[in-house]
Amino acid sequence: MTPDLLLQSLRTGLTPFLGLPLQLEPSEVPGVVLGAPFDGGVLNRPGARMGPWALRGASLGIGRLPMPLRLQGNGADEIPRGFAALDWVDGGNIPTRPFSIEEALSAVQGTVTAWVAQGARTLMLGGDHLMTLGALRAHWRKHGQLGLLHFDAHPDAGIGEAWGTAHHHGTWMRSAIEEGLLDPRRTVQIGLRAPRFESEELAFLADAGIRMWTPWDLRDGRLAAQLQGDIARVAQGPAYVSLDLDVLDPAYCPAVAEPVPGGLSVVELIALLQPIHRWSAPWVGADVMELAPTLEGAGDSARVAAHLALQLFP
Ligand SMILES: [Mn+2]
Repeated sequence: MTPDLLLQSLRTGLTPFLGLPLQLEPSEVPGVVLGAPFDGGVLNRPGARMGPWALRGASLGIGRLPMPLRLQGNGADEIPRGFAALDWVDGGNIPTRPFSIEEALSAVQGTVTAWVAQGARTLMLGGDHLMTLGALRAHWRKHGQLGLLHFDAHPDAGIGEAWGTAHHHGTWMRSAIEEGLLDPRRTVQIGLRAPRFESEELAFLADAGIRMWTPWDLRDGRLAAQLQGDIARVAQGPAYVSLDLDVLDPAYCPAVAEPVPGGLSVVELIALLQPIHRWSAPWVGADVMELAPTLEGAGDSARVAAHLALQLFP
């Protein structure tokens, strides 16, 4: 019988993600959930360093099954098994101390490497999106070039120069491409629409061969087959799924550093995540990033984030 996670949390005072066993030392497990409590890469509106606490707290009231997509018709027998079927652990937070970007990136890379060495898949709870670079470096060392399914309002391929830094939360994609961590033919960005991006940023991504989709592209039925082809290609090798919560419209998830109007609805995003469940091999790493629970709408945003994390699992 599945334990009542809320009751268990009330009894212990602990809030591991989805009530999973807490296991701080890397060990041989199918997968681990890791918090990355860092927001030193945020340019504006900080708060993502508190994201892992809010996400874990929000995960306790929702069970371990993703919400069913169909109760009627032919889809009714496709109710997913979700986390209930998985033997994962919560590995706690990565010790990303708040004072150095480079140190935080190394901490993420080191901790993810240690778990990956034990054969674990990883789900990271952010934390600002720069931390994804540390996780990609770790998975690349184990698996080689990765396919990337990236949901975001922003392309994150900027240059940090104007801010006097090599890295901030809008630069990791460029670094990952330049470092050769990604297979560009298997890399797709979905939901891009931020008006601030520089034309140079888009040119860089296009030159690299990255597929990019705005919310309007997604709604164009004539492009549906192309979209499904792009998503399927991500998994023709080891794959990583990175979810920046600002891909959603601020109506659904306002507690992020840079909300951008015109985003996806929760239902649209969940639909876009379904092809993952048909991949022949599951993703090796995934993350849910940029939840900033110090900002307005934190509770609802955290709950949305927890449900989306569940949707990442078959
Ligand atoms: Mn991002």
